[in-house]
Amino acid sequence: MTTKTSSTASSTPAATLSGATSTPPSASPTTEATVLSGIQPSGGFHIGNYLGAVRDWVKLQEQYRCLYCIVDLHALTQTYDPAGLPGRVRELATELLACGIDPERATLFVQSHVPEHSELAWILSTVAPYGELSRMTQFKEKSERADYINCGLFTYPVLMAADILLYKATHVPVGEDQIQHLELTREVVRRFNNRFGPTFAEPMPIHKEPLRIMGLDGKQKMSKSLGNYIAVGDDPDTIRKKISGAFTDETRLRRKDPGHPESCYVCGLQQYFSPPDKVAELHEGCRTARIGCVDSKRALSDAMIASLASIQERKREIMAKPGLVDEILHEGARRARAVAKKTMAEVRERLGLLPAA
Ligand code: AQP
Repeated sequence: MTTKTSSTASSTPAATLSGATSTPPSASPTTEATVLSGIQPSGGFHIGNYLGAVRDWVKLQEQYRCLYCIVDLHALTQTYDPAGLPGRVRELATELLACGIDPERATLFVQSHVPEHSELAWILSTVAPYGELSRMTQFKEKSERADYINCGLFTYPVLMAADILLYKATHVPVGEDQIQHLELTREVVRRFNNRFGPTFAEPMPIHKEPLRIMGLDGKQKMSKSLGNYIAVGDDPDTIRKKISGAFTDETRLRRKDPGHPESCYVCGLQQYFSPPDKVAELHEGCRTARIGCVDSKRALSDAMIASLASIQERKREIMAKPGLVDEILHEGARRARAVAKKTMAEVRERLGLLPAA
């Protein structure tokens, strides 16, 4: 199967986003080193997901054996529209490819296409400590805004542990919001090995600068489910409109007042889309009141539109090839499943379950 397209060429659009400050992993990978990471198809793939995760995935695939999973089973824990889910999965896959995920280097697949994720999650739930699960910050935050609190939301970190351990991943790139979940995975490994014999190694986090892109409301993290985001696929008019409504410096009441770029949402975001000298110039202009908040917003919109243009162009190219994305996802699932089946055979034996026919 030929999966290489211009959209997955080695020159990645990540290079167009200036100020990409994440440190590449310092661990020296061996041929065994395996990275697993996932993203939910729960709505617009936004600049927080890109800057906080996916731009690193593009770099990691150069150094590690990587598996990138569209975690549709995780997305079921939130209220969602089933009719729209297939479209969201395909669009997310298209955007990941457009960002530079290369299906010849990394295995890109959909979680529910590999049923062993659910099987291992159940088994791990018999090992995972209830007390620690109830302390998960993300569970507390998400359950506060959920219509009702389903068990899946509570056991979400156990499914995440299964995602990682099914492929015996050695390294997991974690955002600051996921560190606690990875710690739980390590605890599950210790308990499992202790009870059933050495089976899994504790996966290591790949540390990078903690990055939390805030939403347009300036109060909560940018999040698909909160709708406070700028999507990687937003068109120029939408980007301008969203940024025009974003928060700036609350203490700057009049145009001639000096601004405080260090505490301004719009000025802060600029660093990810413009080179350092341009950022310094804009911040100085704000501080001295040479430019106003409207000018800062226009500068940010221009820079963001220019930075996202190449990703959006690649997305259009991929979409012009009907069936390509499904083909890539099916091939990814086939490769992932071959590994998953091996792990499950070992796990079943450890647990004393009769081999399946
Ligand atoms: N605002 C953010 N800043 C930095 N990184 C972020 N990530 C998410 N939001 C930000 C990182 O993106 C990766 C994929 O996230 P996910 O889809 O698995 O779930 P999430 O962290 O819960 O992201 P959302 O957008 O908030 O999704 P919903 O609203 O569906 O829950 C992760 O590595 C995450 O750290």
